[in-house]
Amino acid sequence: MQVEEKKLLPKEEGLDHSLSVLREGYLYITNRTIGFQSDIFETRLLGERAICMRGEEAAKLFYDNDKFERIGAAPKRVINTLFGEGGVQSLDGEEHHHRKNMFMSVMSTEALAQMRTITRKHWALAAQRWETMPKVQLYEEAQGLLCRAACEWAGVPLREGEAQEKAAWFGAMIEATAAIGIKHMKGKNARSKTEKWISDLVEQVRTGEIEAPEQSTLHTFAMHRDLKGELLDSQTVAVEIINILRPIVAIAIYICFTALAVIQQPEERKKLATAEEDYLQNFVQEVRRFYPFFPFLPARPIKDFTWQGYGFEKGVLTLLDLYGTNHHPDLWDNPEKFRPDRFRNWNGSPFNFIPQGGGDHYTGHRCAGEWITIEIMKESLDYLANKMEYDIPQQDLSFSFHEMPSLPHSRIVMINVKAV
Ligand code: HEM
Ligand code: MYR
Repeated sequence: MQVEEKKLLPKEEGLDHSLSVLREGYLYITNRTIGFQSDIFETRLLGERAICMRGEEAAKLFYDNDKFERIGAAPKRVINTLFGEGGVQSLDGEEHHHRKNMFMSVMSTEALAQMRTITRKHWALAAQRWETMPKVQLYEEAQGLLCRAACEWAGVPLREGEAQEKAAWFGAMIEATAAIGIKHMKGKNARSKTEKWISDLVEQVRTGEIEAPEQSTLHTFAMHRDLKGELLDSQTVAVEIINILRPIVAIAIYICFTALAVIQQPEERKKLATAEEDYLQNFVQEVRRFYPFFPFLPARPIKDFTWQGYGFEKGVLTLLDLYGTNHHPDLWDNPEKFRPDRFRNWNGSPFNFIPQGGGDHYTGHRCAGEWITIEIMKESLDYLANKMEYDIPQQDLSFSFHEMPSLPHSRIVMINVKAV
C-alpha cells in the first residue's frame, strides 16, 4: 500500500510571534505568505503552535463544519470584550445552528428594508443637526446615528439623551478587542454595564413590564427557546442582543472608510450621482473588500486530517486571513486599486470575498449581519456622495495597518455641512 507523504509546512522559527501580529496587524499573514511563497505556513502565537492561511481554497477548508470547530478558538480577551460569554460565535454543531437561526430570523427582506428606512431617517436628522455645528467628527457622529437606528430597529427603548453614552459603550468594546491596558479594561467595563442594561430589559419584556414589537430582536431573542425548549438565561440573551447592537454601531468604521473613498475617488463618486442601486452596491462592496476591518478568524480542527498534503492535528490553532484573501492577487485583478466596477463581473463565490467571513450564513459562522451592513452602507453612501454638501479641511486622512480596528486617523472631520 502506498502511504501518502506529508509535506512540511513552511515554518516561522522562534518562540512566539504575537508581538509581530500587533506590529504588522492586517498584513502579518500576507507578509509571510509572500516571504514563504505559500498561502499556508506555521508559526507560534499566544504561546501555542498556529497555522495561518489565506485564499479561496483555505476559506473552503476553514468553513467545513466536519473539520473545524470554534469552541476554545477565540482568545479569552476577545470573548471578554467583543464577543461575550456564551455567544453564538463560540458555539458548534446543532446548538450553533439553532442559535444562528434565531439571528437569521430577524434578517427577513422586510426587516432589511425597514432598517434602510430607519437609517435614512437618522441620516436626515443628523444632517440637519450638523448644519448648525461648526465642525463634525464623522466617526463619533456616525456611532450615535447608528446606535439610535440599531435600538429603534431592534425594539430596544432608548431615551434621546442616552444615545451617545450607549454608542460609546459599544465603541469601547470594539476598540478594546486587540488593545492592552486601560483601553482593554474600558472595553470590559463597557461590556458589563451594557449586559446589565440589556438583561434588565429582557426580564422586563418577559414579565410584560415593557412591550417590544413581536418581530423585533428584543422580543424574538427574549422569547427564544433552546434545543431543550427552555428560555435562555437573561445574561445570554443580553450577550446575543449586544451581538446585534454592537456590530451595527461598528459600521461607523465602514462609514468613515466610505467617506474616505468618496473624498479620494472623485471619478468613482461621479458614477454615484444618479444613486442607481447597482452603483451604490458595487461601491459598498469595494469598500468592504479594499479597507481593513476584521483581520483574521480563529478555529481548531475537530480531528486529524491532511489537506493539500499538509497535516492538520486536532486542536491546532488555525487562522484564516480575511484581509489577505480579499487582496489575494490570484483572486483580484490589481487588488490594491479601488475599483467598484470589478464587482460587475464578480463570480459571487462565498469563499473569495470574505470581509465578514465566508461560507453559508445559516449553517456556518458567516456574519449574521452582512446583509444589513450592506443596506446601511448603501444608504450612508448616498448621503455622503449625493445628499449632503460639505468641505474636508486639512487633516490626517491616513490609516494604519497595525491598528486593529483601523480607522482614518482624523476620524473624518467635515465643515460647512449642508443637507441637499
Ligand atoms: C460574525 C464581521 C457587522 C452580527 C462576524 C464575523 C465577521 C464579522 C468577520 C465572523 C465570521 C466567522 O466567525 O466565520 C463584521 C463586520 C461588520 C459586521 C466587519 C461591520 C461592521 C455585523 C452586524 C451584525 C453582525 C451589523 C448584526 C446586526 C454578527 C454575528 C456574528 C458575526 C451575530 C456571529 C455569527 C456566528 O458565529 O454564526 N461578523 N460584522 N455583524 N456578525 Fe458580523
Ligand atoms: C463586531 O462588533 O462584531 C464587528 C466588528 C468588530 C471588529 C473589531 C476588529 C478588531 C480586531 C479583532 C481581532 C480578532 C481576532 C480574533
